[in-house]
Amino acid sequence: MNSMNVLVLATRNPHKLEEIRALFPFPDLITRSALDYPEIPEVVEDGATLEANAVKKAVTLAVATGAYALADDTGLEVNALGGAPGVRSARYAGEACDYAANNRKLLAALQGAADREAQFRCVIALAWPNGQAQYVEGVCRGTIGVTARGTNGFGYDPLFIPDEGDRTFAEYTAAEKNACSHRGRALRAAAERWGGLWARADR
Ligand code: ITT
Repeated sequence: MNSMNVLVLATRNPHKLEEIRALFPFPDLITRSALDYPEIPEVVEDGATLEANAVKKAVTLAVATGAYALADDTGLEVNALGGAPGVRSARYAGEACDYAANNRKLLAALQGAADREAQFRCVIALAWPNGQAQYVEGVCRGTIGVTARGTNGFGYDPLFIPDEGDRTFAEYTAAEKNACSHRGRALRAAAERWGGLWARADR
């Protein structure tokens, strides 16, 4: 096996892994994930921006494994909250919180708000084994619902209604979400920008 056709997905989030694998189907490419390298410590996401965190996650895994690594850092940016929770979306309700606590806090913060506009912004970084990195982004605009609806997806999906539809992402199928989501858009840009690396890997 040539390490140049291995891509390590620098995440431990199983939902992200499923969405990324569905949209990165290069026949010559072998994908691994951070879960396959338990000896590599989890990256501390202390960057001030999504870009900084995505690059840090990708570079750490690429340098440690000697393979390409792809990382995703995503934030929910809510207009009425000045762009919060943004880069802090995973820990909005506290360091050891879960998705339900984050969603409860968001609903409380927006109680009675007329402006419920928000966007998901997803930054995907690719790192080379020598530590060099590039990134692309994908944005999905929508509104925050007044109650949680649906059981698919993860995170803030039960509250997020994309402008394209009248259901929450948690009421979308995986394929419907990928077709219009922030991650779907970022991954299509990533495949267009970097896909040639793996198309050429064995030649
Ligand atoms: P990794 O760092 O291991 O990739 P994570 O879950 O910590 O996984 P992030 O640092 O990108 O991911 O945190 C972003 C948070 O934003 C995440 O915990 C979810 O609550 C939320 N989120 C990200 N993508 C989402 C999506 O597609 N739909 C709903 N919520 C999402």
